[in-house]
Amino acid sequence: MTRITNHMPTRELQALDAAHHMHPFTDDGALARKGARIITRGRGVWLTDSEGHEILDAMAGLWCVNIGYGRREIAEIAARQMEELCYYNTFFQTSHVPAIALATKIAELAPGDLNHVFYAGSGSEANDTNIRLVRRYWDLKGQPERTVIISRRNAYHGSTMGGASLGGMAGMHAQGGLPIPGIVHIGQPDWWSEGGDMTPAEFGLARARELENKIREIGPERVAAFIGEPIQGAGGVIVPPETYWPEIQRICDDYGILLIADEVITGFGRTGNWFGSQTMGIRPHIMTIAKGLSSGYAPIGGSIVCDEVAGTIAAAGEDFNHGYTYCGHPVAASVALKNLEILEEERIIDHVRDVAHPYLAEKWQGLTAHPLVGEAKLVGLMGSIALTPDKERRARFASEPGTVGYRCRERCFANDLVMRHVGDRMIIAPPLVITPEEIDIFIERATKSLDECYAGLKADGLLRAA
Ligand code: PXG
Repeated sequence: MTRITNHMPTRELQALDAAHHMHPFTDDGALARKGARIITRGRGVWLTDSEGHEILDAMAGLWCVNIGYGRREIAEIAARQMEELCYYNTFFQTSHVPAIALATKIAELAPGDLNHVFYAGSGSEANDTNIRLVRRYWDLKGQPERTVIISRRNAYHGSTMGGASLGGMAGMHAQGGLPIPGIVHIGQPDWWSEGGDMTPAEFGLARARELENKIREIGPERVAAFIGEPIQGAGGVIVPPETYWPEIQRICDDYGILLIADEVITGFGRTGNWFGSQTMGIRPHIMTIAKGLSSGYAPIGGSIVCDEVAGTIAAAGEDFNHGYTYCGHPVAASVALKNLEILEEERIIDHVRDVAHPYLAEKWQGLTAHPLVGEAKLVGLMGSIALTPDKERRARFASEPGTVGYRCRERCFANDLVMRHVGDRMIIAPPLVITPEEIDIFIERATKSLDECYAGLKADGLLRAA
């Protein structure tokens, strides 16, 4: 068998990658011609690639490495757990210590009566579980016709059939006949792109009231739940106007529908609290968790479920016919528990709130002085800037949406910075342990990349507004 190591030349690794590895959300043909960037090592907020570049990862991997890369304690706990009990299932009336300990810890951290954890291997799986959970709940309550789940356009809830259907990504729905029946979408609270002449406050209310209109249109007796990310992540770090979530909460309360907060990105410190629901002031019945739960050191996700829903399912007198082989996987659960201990003991969320956020917020806002940058948003350590050819009008570029964002991301990559683009918005979610010195380096690289992007757009005549 060929032994593939970090010491192989990059070109050979790229050739094998192109020959055998299908990448997620990727044009594999185009990537094969270009060659993937091969990441070989991570420490703190820093990545190293196979060419020896030191890259500042302002995306924490894929929004997940909250405690930073390379923590030895996590490696040690994983090794110990693998020796002790590498796997056992939690079906058939069995349990094990890591699954119990982690569920207990999550229940302690989660607000209100969110006291019960159904494990999954990822955020997508957890959202599939949520579809089953809420429909099962209403069935047991004697309201089996309550099956419809309302979500939002440009939401991201995963890539399984259920997750992608809950999500509102047009590009995903265009491939493979999605969404599945019983899932409908309303508008997103993206004031910058869609707010027109309304104030943010007016627009937030208007978009929230689309939920009420949709419930009335469908018939309240048919609606099971509303799902939303407290702050949309993959959609472009869309921070809703302050009026939005209180009105959504009112509507869910008034019509008695379940509220699911998808905390896959916003959970575990990202917004400066344990959960984004606390930052946005909402009281969900179910939370979806993954990513920051283990800081990406092991794949694990789940649903945190309130007493009423979990209690109803427990009182059914028969099995809930749902589960995954790796529900509460002992190695992943041990890793997640250690990750939560590190977040707590090292007061990393305090660091976000008191140090990293305030330090970055000022500099991030300062980027709006750049000719390309319209609004800048930052909640905790998730942020976005809107690129625009005309700030006053909040105009789009004349080019195909995403053209400018892609060019900016390419400049960032060339400057050893991972900052992503969604359309023509640039987004960040660095590891929560980022220091002020690292924030300085980040802003320096981001500014250089924006300058180079601007110069390139000018040279290519792409600064025109639509
Ligand atoms: N919900 C939310 C809010 C997410 O952000 C998922 C569910 C699905 O989790 P899993 O673990 O199944 O991937 C996510 C995942 C991007 C990007 O381009 C974001 C995610 C996944 C892949 C790409 O920003 N978020």
